[in-house]
Amino acid sequence: MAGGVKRGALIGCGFFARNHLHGWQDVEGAEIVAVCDLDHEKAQAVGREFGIAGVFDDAARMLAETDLDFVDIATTPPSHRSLVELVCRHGLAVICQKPIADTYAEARAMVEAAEAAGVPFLIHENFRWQLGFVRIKAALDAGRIGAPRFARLSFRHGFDVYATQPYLATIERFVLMDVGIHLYDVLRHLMGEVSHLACETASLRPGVAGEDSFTSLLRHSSGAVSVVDCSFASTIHPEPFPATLAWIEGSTGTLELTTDLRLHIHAAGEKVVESADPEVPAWGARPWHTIQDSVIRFQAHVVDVLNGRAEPQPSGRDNLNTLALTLASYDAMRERQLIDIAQWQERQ
Ligand code: NAD
Ligand code: 89V
Repeated sequence: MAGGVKRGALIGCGFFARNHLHGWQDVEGAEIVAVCDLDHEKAQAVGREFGIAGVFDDAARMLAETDLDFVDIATTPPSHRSLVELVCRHGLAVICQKPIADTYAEARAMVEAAEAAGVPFLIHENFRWQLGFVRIKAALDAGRIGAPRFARLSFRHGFDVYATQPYLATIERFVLMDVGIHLYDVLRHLMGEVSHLACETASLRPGVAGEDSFTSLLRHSSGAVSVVDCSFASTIHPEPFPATLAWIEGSTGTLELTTDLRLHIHAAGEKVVESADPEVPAWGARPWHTIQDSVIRFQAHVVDVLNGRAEPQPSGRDNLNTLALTLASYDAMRERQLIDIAQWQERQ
């Protein structure tokens, strides 16, 4: 698959898809040549807006009629498995938005289908590609704070996400599946695998069907301990959405990511402050720009993977461990139990 501009198709022309398409326009080495949505008008609108000739409302027909190297799936979870398996049957590299699936068994089947087809399977999980977490990962890998032993990730806001993502107010499993899954991926990326997890959730805002806040306590296989907390019902001024605050303590220092997108590095008897505030893409806008910038970073990574220059980050296989933490959090809440993650995965 190495070499040349990779030809891609996007399935799902909804709210977040435009970030994908702008991101593909910004990265070298890939071009979206076809788009598909069940709602033909949505696909046509996106085709016109981005100058894409291939416009379809049936993914199977698009794949049968279009010469492609990869497919980028930006639909919501109910369609993910059927679409990923369809793309695998065509022997194409496949990228799927988070959450990968609503159950662990479905997600595992998708991973197995990609591995049986011998195709790259990446999850569009972009929080780990946010500039702040790219910088934190580099500092950890460089040993700037020694061995990490405590982490806290906090995502608290009162932003009206429901205006552009109305389904978030109706799904029974909400904030863990929507953003907890991001936070758990970042946590695993930075601190390593999790052995045990406890979680409490709450439904704070009237009219929202699912849980809109959670607090988790996690033990890592390394022995480190982490706390992850999240609320979509907080009153904070100025509104910090979509900032994720981070605090990571190591044996010789501390890393702190603050609301104003500054990375504070406490080490060697001093504090150094670096900006983690990315440029706003020409097509983007605050406050979404940190996520929009991460889309470009992730999709540039996809091109590296398609050219054999990098391993998927994250792969579908890796994302199973993130999904396990997310789904096990609901069991921890329901059973008021500390969950052994390896035993939880064996039971699925
Ligand atoms: P959306 O509902 O606005 O758009 C989804 C689109 O997919 C709809 O237009 C729908 O018609 C289409 N679709 C569904 N099934 C299809 C099928 N079988 N074939 C073709 N088209 C199909 O949803 P959204 O807000 O854009 O979110 C999409 C996904 O992106 C969600 O899983 C969400 O969690 C994720 N998301 C990720 C980020 C991020 O990466 N940080 C941000 C927002 C949303
Ligand atoms: O990034 C996301 O997945 C979005 C939001 C920031 C609202 O969680 O759904």
